[in-house]
Amino acid sequence: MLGAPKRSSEPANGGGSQVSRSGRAAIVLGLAGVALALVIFTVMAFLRSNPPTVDFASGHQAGQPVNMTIQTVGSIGFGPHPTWVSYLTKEPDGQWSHTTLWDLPAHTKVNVTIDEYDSGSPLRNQQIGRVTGTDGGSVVVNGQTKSVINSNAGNGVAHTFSVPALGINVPLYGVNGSAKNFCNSAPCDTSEAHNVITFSFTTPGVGQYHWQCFVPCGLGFLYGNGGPMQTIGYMGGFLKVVD
Ligand SMILES: [Cu+2]
Repeated sequence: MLGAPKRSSEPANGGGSQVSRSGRAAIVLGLAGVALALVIFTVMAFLRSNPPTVDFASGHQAGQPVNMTIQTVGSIGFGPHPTWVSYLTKEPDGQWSHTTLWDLPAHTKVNVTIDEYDSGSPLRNQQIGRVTGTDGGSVVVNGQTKSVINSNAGNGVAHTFSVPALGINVPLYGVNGSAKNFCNSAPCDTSEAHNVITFSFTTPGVGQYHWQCFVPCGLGFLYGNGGPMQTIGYMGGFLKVVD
């Protein structure tokens, strides 16, 4: 039997059990502690891993550029918010990951390719149509070099890739929302309607640099600025610049 034999001087505990009251309390407290620890561990693991960080820094050769490919989609199509607009990141192994967090080496040129699959609209603030902070102050859109995207022409602007602390703003020209091959869920495939936007910038020193979209694309939220606009992994993330 569990516990020490009952001493004759100990009052009966009424349940017929051989385990003393303090022993039972210790077992209950111990089990509660284990349960609490499991809950805390699970919550912390979720917070740490979701969304994941794509590592472009490990094994990086000094002096070499980093090549990064990301995509923008009109609706992610899975997860807790399947209708939300989102960015995705291509892992070095070619898999698409639903994240906007990247480890990048410091003082390194980053060649960015954005496959843009969402429809656009005229900008409320035309200033956001100007390219800033990239090499040459320009981007290449489907092979054409541009320093301004006029959102009142063609398909308008869908999203921006902007890093305020680095002065980077890249407006992303939209696709035709009624295209027959419009992408409805991520990850989108290059056989679907998209624009290819390329540009380069150089990472600064070590630090965490917030990036986000400045087009109020959070459909259904106050002024379009809630939901995906406020959620890491959708329309904003971090450049985690490391040594
Ligand atoms: Cu956006």
